[in-house]
Amino acid sequence: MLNKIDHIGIAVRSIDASLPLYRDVLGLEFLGDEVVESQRVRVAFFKIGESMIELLEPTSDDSPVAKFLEKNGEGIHHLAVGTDDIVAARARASSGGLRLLSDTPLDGAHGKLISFVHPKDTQGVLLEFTQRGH
Ligand code: CMX
Repeated sequence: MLNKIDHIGIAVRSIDASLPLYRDVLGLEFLGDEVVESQRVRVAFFKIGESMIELLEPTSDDSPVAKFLEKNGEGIHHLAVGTDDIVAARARASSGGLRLLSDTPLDGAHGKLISFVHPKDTQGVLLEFTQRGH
């Protein structure tokens, strides 16, 4: 049901300031950037093998990433695992006692469906389920 590490999310204050590190210094392929309205973030993706690194920059002060940056500074924000059935992944997590952070899957970057699990239920790791859109 969970079939790959889709991406690792890294909170940054500025994507423009961080882009040269990932693209030019580390030499990763830049896949583009977009604003994800549902999460109040701008994101940029870099390909690394079968997975990606996602940089997250808040677009408003009430973005979850703004709060994260204020508390922790820049750094790893979440782990996203791919699934071919996000409804089933949510149901399994929920029946295992994990708190889902939305009542339904939400629209994420790249037209994907996304859902988050509360980090306090997963040993301090904010876990994201992500499913390619149809
Ligand atoms: N990883 C690990 N722990 C985290 C965390 C994260 N990314 N974000 C918050 N926490 C911890 C906090 O440190 C805090 O712990 P303590 O109680 O020990 O201090 C606790 O969770 C509560 O955090 P908070 O700062 O008080 O914030 P809220 O309770 O208001 O919100 C959360 C926390 C996880 C519910 C909220 O950030 C959320 O809904 N996140 C999911 C959505 C999201 O992060 N979207 C951005 C990514 C979008 C994308 O990839 O497209």
